[in-house]
Amino acid sequence: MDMLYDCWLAYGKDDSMKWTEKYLSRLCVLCSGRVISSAVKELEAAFGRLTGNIPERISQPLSEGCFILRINDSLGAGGYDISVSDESITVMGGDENGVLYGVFRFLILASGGYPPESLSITEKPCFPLRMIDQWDNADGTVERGYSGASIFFEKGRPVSDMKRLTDYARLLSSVGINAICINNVNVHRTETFFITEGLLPDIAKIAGIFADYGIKLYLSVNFAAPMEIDGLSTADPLDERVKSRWKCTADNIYRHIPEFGGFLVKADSENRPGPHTYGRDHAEGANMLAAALKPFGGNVIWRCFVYNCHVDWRDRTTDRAKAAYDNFKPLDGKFADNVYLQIKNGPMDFQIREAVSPLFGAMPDTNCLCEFQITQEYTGQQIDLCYLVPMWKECLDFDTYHGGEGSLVSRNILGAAGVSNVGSDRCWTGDPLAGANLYGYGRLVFDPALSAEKIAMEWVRAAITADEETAEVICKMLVSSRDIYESYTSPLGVGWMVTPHYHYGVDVDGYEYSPWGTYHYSDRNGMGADRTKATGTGYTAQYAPHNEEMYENVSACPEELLLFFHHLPYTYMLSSGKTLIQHIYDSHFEGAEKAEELLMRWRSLKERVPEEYYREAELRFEKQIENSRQWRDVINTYYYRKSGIDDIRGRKIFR
Ligand code: GCW
Repeated sequence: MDMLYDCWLAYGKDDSMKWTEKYLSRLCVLCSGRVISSAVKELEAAFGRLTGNIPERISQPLSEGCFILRINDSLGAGGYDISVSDESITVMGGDENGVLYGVFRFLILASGGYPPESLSITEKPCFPLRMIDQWDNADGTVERGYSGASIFFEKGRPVSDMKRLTDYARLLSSVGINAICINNVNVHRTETFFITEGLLPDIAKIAGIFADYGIKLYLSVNFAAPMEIDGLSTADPLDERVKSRWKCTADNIYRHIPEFGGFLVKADSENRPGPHTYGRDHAEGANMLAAALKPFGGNVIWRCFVYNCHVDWRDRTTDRAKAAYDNFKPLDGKFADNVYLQIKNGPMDFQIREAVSPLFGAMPDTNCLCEFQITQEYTGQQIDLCYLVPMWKECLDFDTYHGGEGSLVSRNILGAAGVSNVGSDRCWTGDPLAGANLYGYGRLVFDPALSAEKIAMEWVRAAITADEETAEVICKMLVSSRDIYESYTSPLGVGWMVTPHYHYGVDVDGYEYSPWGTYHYSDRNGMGADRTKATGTGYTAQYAPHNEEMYENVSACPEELLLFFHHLPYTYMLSSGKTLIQHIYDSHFEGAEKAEELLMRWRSLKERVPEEYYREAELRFEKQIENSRQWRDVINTYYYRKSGIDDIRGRKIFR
């Protein structure tokens, strides 16, 4: 038993699921297919873990205890129903994936010590597309990866050992993921050739592993591939030679990988090639690729992370937050039906606090997906604890008001993509506690109505301990962690005070005079980005009227986003009765104290959590304390020096 490696599939880590042996000893499988075979393997593995034996296969349900698998179309794609009775446990799925999801659901909850009477459940996925994006490179590095090397590639090629990938496929399908893009959206030279004959057989092996678990494989492609691979002089999407190259490419890919999902494309973004070079728009670019994939049922997932990364900080008219909407909103209705736009949750870039992207709900005639970042690029890099489900949930629950009250983001999208936090580390996610984010992402996009607390609790009980009291403590730590991280990093939604490029640790002015469009505009009187229509960049006008007014009006603007929308004096009075500057001091002092409390709470669990877990996480909590102190002191000193205003509580601020 290796709990770090097993993550939340640690069947038999304690006695919790002993009661299931009676059922698991006889499997009655009334359906078939490659995904059903994986479901059966999982049940066999669980039984093997518990008893060391192999279950018996029976063809008729028996009354003395058996586990039945069957399909019932009425449950819908990916839906399932688990029913537990004295005689049997039946998992019915709407399709093969549904059966697999139901089996995993049962095993995860049972191993977390949830009692039999709570396990009769019917669920179905909210979105048809539930995707994971790897930012893995062929050389084995992972862009923004904090968990070791790539598990997909090494030395310029796909890996050949499929054990780790099979276990990854198990983890992902166990939370309902049904698509994965295995290479970085920044497609460099070697990866450009993934879609060619020399590498497709290896990619096909990986695709097969994931297909066994109901997960479709996608590839990120280089928009300039016809030039780089075929030596064409152009990648113009309207050029006949270009179109025909992509058609041949698609044809060839599907010969190798019949269940191929499609292409993920980062175009005209951060110096990547795209249709703009040829005076074409994103719809023309995306539709050309979509036409090549269409005969095979493939999709194009086109990213909306498009902005000018060469702005002059002196220019106060350009606002990076406006870019995605400005680029894509005019194209609503112009995309082919197998194109999905992938929109980052916020308009900037995965900060700990941002407004929700105004594109959600603004493109009613386009297929949209929401992109979340599971890997903690700006949110602690799997050193500082930061459970992200509450943040993602806020986004999915955000009312866009496009189409009237109740137009939640979750009703405006067809799915989500999450940038993976996984690598070659034993525990997969660098910090073993960051497993909660991977698990939580899958669960939340399966059912956005779930609470962040419930998801955290399920994960803790399955992955660490079924002991309720201990699980409760860890769960509380997780659920409070986002607020803690936020409180000692940049204040009130302003963002970007991180060390440039690396993005861990504080550097208040690191990006202030850079070309990236990420500024806080602090001066002796105040700080924040004025994005109002009245006096600022006019970004607020990208929202539906209800939200526009809320953000435009400083007294209606949610406090946590004040400096995202407004430039305010340090003496501005918050609803708490504190001035802005006092809020900054308080929140940074408190944040650093709470980071210390996290370590204390973790230490109090020393005897109650598996030793390896304990050690890995403890190390990180120690580093988090260092980090939070540095943030506290740098930010407080910086704003003291700017404003000259003392902390009314007279705490230590370095002058
Ligand atoms: O957040 C930024 C990252 C880049 C990333 C880019 C993107 C993959 O710093 O590393 O590139 O976003 O989302 O395309």
